[in-house]
Amino acid sequence: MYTLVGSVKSRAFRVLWMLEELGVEYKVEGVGPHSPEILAVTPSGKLPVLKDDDDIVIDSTAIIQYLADKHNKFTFATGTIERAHQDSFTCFALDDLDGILWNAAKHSFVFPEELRASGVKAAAQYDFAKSLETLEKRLGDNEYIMGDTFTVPDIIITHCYGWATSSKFDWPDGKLKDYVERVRLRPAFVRAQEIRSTS
Ligand SMILES: N[C@@H](CCC(=O)N[C@@H](CS)C(=O)NCC(=O)O)C(=O)O
Repeated sequence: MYTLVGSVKSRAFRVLWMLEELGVEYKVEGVGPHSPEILAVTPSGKLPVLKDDDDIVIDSTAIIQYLADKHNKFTFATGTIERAHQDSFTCFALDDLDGILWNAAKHSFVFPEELRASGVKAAAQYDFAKSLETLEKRLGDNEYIMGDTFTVPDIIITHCYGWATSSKFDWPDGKLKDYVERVRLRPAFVRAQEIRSTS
């Protein structure tokens, strides 16, 4: 039995979505960062954590890749060239989308006020726009980022799209917007969103 620890309004949403894609049994402990429940399973106090019976996995991307590998779904196999390309997209999504959004968030509301630097958000929006140009070129005319197959990086990229728009980062119309809107039509995403909206 899987237990997702962490409010699904955080990056835990990525794990919720993957669990819905897999159609496996799970429960959610919707706790906040640095709560006693999360500190009991990770020293950083950060969300999310997955409990797989007595084992614990930390970090949303590590968790969804673990689930994909374990169930042999939504991933290419390790040691294949396709997996190398897939991992390249995952790294891109983390460095060039998630990392930029997270840095902007830190300087908007996470850090103590005296440590927040003005101008960081504008620089982040500039950097993010460059990332999207690259991503659009890499996506090409593909249905999913890896072609016909829905994989782990589609979850991270599409989650970052929602995060970006709610943080007032531009995501221009065109192929890349059509792609994320298409991915968001997946029934598992719609179910996960319903769960999030009632949490
Ligand atoms: N790379 C980690 C990031 C974890 C993370 O920063 N989670 C946020 C919530 S989305 C958090 O718990 N923040 C609290 C903090 O930074 O102390 C992941 O993807 O799980």
